[in-house]
Amino acid sequence: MLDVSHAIAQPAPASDGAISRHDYRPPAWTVPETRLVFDLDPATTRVTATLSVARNGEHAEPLRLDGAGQEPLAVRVDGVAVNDWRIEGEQLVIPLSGDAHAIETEVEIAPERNTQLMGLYASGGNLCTQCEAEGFRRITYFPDRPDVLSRYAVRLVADKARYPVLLANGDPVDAGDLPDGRHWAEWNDPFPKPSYLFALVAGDLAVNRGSFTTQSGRDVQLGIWVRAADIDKTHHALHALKLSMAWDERVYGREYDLDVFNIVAVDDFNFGAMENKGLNIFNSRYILADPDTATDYDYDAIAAVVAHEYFHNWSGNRITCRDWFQLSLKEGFTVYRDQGFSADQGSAAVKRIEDVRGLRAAQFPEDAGPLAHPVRPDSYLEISNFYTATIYNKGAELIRMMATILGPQGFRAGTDLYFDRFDGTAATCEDFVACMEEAGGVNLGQFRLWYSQAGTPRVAASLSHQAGEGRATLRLAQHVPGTPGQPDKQPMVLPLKLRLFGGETGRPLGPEQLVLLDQPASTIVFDGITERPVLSINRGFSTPVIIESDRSARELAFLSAHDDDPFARYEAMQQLMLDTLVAAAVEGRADHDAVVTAVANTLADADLDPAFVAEAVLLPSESFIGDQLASVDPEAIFRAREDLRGALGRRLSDQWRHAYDQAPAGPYVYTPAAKGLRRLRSVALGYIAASGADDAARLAFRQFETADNMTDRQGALTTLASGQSDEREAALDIFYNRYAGNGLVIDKWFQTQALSSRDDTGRLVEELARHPDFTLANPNRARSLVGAFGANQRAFNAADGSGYRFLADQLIALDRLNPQTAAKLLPPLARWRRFDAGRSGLMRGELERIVATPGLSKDMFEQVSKSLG
Ligand code: 0A1
Ligand code: ZN
Repeated sequence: MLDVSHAIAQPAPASDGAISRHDYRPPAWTVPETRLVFDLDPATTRVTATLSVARNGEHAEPLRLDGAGQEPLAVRVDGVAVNDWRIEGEQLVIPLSGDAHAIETEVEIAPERNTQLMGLYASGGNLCTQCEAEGFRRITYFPDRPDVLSRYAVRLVADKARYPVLLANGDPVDAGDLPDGRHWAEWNDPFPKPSYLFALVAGDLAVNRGSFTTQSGRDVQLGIWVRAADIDKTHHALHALKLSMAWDERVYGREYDLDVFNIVAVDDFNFGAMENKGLNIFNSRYILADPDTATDYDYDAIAAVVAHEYFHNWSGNRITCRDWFQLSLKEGFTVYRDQGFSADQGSAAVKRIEDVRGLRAAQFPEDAGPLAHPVRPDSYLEISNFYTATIYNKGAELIRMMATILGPQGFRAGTDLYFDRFDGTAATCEDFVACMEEAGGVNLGQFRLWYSQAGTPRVAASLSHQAGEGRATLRLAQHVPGTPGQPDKQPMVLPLKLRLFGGETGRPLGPEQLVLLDQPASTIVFDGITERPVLSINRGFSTPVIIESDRSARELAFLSAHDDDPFARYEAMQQLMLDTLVAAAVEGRADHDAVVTAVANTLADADLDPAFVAEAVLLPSESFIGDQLASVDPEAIFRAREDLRGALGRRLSDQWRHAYDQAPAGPYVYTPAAKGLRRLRSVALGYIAASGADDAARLAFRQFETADNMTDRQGALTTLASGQSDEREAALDIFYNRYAGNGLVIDKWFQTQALSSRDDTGRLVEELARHPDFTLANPNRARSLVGAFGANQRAFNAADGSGYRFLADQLIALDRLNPQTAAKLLPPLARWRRFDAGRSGLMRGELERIVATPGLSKDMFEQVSKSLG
């Protein structure tokens, strides 16, 4: 007899359509084998799917296959056409009597009409797929959930002239020609995988081939596939891939497992890249690079994304997620892994600074606003909205904290155990933490709150010195602010690295300590402290919190010059700058002396790496300053920051000129040393321009014209774009004409203008939206103008609301084409509560206009309604 009492095949949506983590049930049917035949054509592609299905446990549930937008043209069970199936919502429901069957379905889909870029779609004349998170159901009927792992055999059939290259997951099996100009290829993936990792590509592509011999001596054929004209821009990505493969063997003991590893670059892509098994598909901006078209930043990002997707082969593919609430299991861990890889390629200190800056720019505001959610969320309407900085970057910080608590050997033992125990399965965040506990011999009970509590903890730190007793006392108190649905929080475990320095001698007063703050408040006593101590805290950014310390400007300046932890040194300077800027923006009190002296000392320190100096002397962004204020005043912040930039520019004019003159010798090379010098030069150029020097525009224009690389060219263009000079127009025209037709570089042209600090940026952006090269159909282009403008705090928040109206208009238009990309661009409007009554009313009005738009997507509805809520 079948027991029908427990089975619910899918997490049941609540009445508002939300999916809840607690409703997880194992799948009612598994799919051990899947055979797919694609008869490819941009207008009509026929997909025939044969699923071997097996009843999972005792129950009487029918088979439920997810679909989206298509209809079944045929349904066969064990080779016999049936008609007792039904459609419920978008699911195909098939009653089955036995415990194992072969289910065959046929559908037709239209890739060329797919503007959402989810499922099978056309890009640049080629056909490609994107299935994470729920795109596979737009290709064929399937239990489209990550815990259904299946072995795939795929046959692709297409016109040979139009699509000479046919790729899919796994290893190639066979290929051949057909009459009528068509051809076919078969691919087999021996590793069971969830449907979100399925991929195919059919196109006219050239390949840059390489090979890698794994630690056990297997040869892997590598291929980077792009349009023929771009083939010379693939060497950096191929090199990064080989470095990544070697790094994962050395650092995590992880070896690649198929005979081939292919990467395809496409121009139209909603995210950065996708880790499909053996066939990664990339946004072309994370593959294509040569010195003339890509900046150092692009080179770094390409290596990081290539590594990220490659590392997913183990953290994501061999071990995947049980359900989408566990997304950070693969994403947080993989970001942590790619951060480690990048740190090993150059300056680990600079990499940490960049990562923390990114976390503060994207994740802290998310955690402080209406879209805050835990690293392991509890519910969602649309999973695409949860590919967030919280899941990715805060998730990586959680892994980093566990690595800190366990130490390098314990952490490696923990990851070994995890890979070993869960290989070939769909796991949970809890499984990962339990492995860390077991291998590290630690109790992470309270630490688990990091997965369930949203919000950025705040730590108040106050150090006092009892000189008479030779003692110092550090009082620490933590507070986790309320977030939507979580008004009350429990105290977290905060691993704080700290050290004391002698305020007179600059000597360290004892070694660095790791304090686990797990109480609401705690006091730490240091004995033998005869000299006035200065506190260095949260060194290396050991825990992702906001430190509120009462350190004076003098102490911060001291640390910025003497701390032995480069991150803490950077941080002291940032705090000093921030204190100065906040005082100026709020009270109009502009005392620049302490910052000018500290920056002068940093510039004068010949022992410092120029790459570090460049980061240390940069002022906090306008939005980060805004995040410190009770109410954001964009104009006052802009003024305060420009004043300080001007003062630094003028008072340290000789130092900036000196730094500017230290150009790397010879033609462009992408090395950490040359990169650091270029970075410092571009920061110096920015300060020279901020000083109001007469020759600034000339200097920038000369750099623009003589540069042999995009880093220097774009650095100069960025400086010019914020000014009023004649050189500005000339440079923008030259740049545009030189790169006309090169989409990735024209994106830079749009973005540079959208980020300009000129007073008329809002109007210019509206004009640019009417430029013939502007289109919402390409996500990179949409982000380069609309996304960049939303990040330009002052221009976007123009008091008349024109920026808000512009963004809302663009989002409404984009939502019709591509809801996923549209919803990602909403967050600037979600900050409405952070502004004065005038602005917040205008922003709210735009949010209400968006939510009232007929036919709004689920993606946009979720983001807007949460923002208003
Ligand atoms: N897993 C990918 C990110 C990704 C997510 C969703 C996508 O759908 C449009 C695409 C890519 C990664 O972490 O790189
Ligand atoms: Zn990822």
